Amino acid sequence: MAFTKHILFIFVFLAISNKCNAQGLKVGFYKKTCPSVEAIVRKETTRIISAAPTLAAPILRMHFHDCFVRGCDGSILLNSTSNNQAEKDSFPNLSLRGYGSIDRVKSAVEKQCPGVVSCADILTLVARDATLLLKGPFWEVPLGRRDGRVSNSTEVLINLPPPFFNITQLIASFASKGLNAKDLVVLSGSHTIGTSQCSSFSTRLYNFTGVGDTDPALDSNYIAQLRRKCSPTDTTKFVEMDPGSFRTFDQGYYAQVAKRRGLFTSDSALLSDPETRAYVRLQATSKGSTFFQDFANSMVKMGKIDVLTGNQGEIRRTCAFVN
Ligand code: HEM
Ligand SMILES: *[C@@H]1O[C@H](CO)[C@@H](O)[C@H](O)[C@H]1NC(C)=O
Ligand SMILES: *[C@@H]1O[C@H](CO)[C@@H](O)[C@H](O)[C@H]1NC(C)=O
Ligand SMILES: *[C@@H]1O[C@H](CO)[C@@H](O)[C@H](O)[C@H]1NC(C)=O
Ligand SMILES: *[C@@H]1O[C@H](CO)[C@@H](O)[C@H](O)[C@H]1NC(C)=O
Ligand SMILES: CC(=O)N[C@H]1CO[C@H](CO)[C@@H](O)[C@@H]1O
Repeated sequence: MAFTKHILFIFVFLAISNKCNAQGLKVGFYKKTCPSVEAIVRKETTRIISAAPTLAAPILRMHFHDCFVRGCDGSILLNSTSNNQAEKDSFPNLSLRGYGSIDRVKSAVEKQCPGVVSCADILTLVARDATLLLKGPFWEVPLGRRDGRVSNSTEVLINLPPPFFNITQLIASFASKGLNAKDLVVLSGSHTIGTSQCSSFSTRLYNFTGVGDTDPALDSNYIAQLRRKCSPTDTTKFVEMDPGSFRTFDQGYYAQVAKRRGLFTSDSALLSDPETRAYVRLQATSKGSTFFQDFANSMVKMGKIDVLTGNQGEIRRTCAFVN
C-alpha cells in the first residue's frame, strides 16, 4: 500500500512538473546558466542594426513567421536539406532577410555560454532589440524556448495569413494561434516599419477582381502614386509601408490605415470590423497613445505560441542545422 502511494506520488509530481515545463517561459530564465545573454544579444544587435537599419523590419517579421508556423521554435532558421524543403524556402519567405545576423548573434552567445541558449530565444530577443533600436517600445522577454527539429515549407502556406486576407479570415487565422482581434490590430502596427515588394499588393492597383479594376478600399490618390512606383509585373521594386517614417517604429501606420492608405488588403481590412476600426482611429489621432504598451503585451503573447520547453526539442548549436 505504502509502495503504491509512493509511486502515485512520483507520478503526480512528474505530471505537475511536466505541465509547468509546458508553460514554463520566464523572464530571467538564463540568470544562472547564461547571465550575460541579454547584454550580448543587445550589443550584437546594436552593431548589426546601426550598420544596416533596414534589417530591423525583416527580423521582426521573421519572429512572426517563426511563431505562426510550428510555434516559436526557431524552425524558420533551419536550412533546407537534400530531402527537405524548409520554411525559409517557401514562397512567403522570399523577401525575409537577416538570417546571417541571427547566426552571428548566436555565435557570440555560444562563445560565452556554449549549448545553453536556444535559437528560438535568440530570435525573440533580437526582434525585441531591433524594435527598440528603431525607437519602438521595450518589453521584458520571457525565455526558455527550445528549438524544434522540423521545418516544412508546406506548413508556411497553411499557417501564415497572406496579404489578401479579409477581416474574417485574419481574425480566424490569429484565433487559431490563440490571439484575438486586438492582438491582430496591434501586431499589424509592425507595418509601421519596413518595405514591401510591389507584388504583395499590385493586384489592388491593376486587377483587383480580375477585370482590370482597382481596389475601392484603397485611396484613389494613393493608387495613382503607387502605380507610378509599381508596374503591373514589377518584381524588383520595394515600397515603404509607412511612407516617410519606415525606419521609425511609431504610430504612423494607424494614420495611414485610417486614411485608407494601408498597403495590403489585410491592412485596409482593419477598418471593416468595429473593434479593430475603433483601435485604428484611436491610435491614428491619440497623443497619449497606448500603442507601445499594447504592442509589448501582444508581442509577449505571440512569443508564447506553441513553444517547446523543458526537455522538448533541443538547444541547437548552429541555427541553420539540427544538432
Ligand atoms: C496580419 C497579418 C499579416 C499579414 C497578412 C502580413 C503580410 C506582410 C507582407 C505581405 C509583407 C511584405 C513582404 C514583402 O513583400 O516584402 C509584410 C511585411 C512586414 N511585416 Fe507583415 N503581415 C502580417 C502581420 C505581421 C506581424 C504580426 C508582424 C510582426 C509582429 C509583421 C511584421 C512585418 C514587418 C516588420 C514587415 C516589413 C519587412 C521588411 O521590411 O522586409 N507583420 N507583411
Ligand atoms: C543556409 O542557407 C542560406 C541560404 O538560404 C545560406 O546563405 C547559408 O549560408 C546557409 N547556412 C549555412 C550555415 O550553411
Ligand atoms: C509537410 O507538411 C505537409 C502539410 O502538413 C505534409 O503533408 C507533408 O507530409 C510534410 N512533409 C514532410 C517532409 O514532413
Ligand atoms: C472573407 O472571405 C471569405 C472567403 O473568401 C468569405 O467567405 C467571407 O464572406 C469574406 N468576409 C468578408 C467580411 O468579406
Ligand atoms: C486580370 O486577372 C484575370 C483573372 O485572374 C486575368 O485573366 C487577366 O489576364 C488579368 N489581367 C491582367 C492585365 O493582368
Ligand atoms: C532568404 C531565403 O532563404 N530565401 C529563399 C525563399 O524561398 C525561395 C524559394 O521559393 C528561395 O529561392 C530563397 O532563397
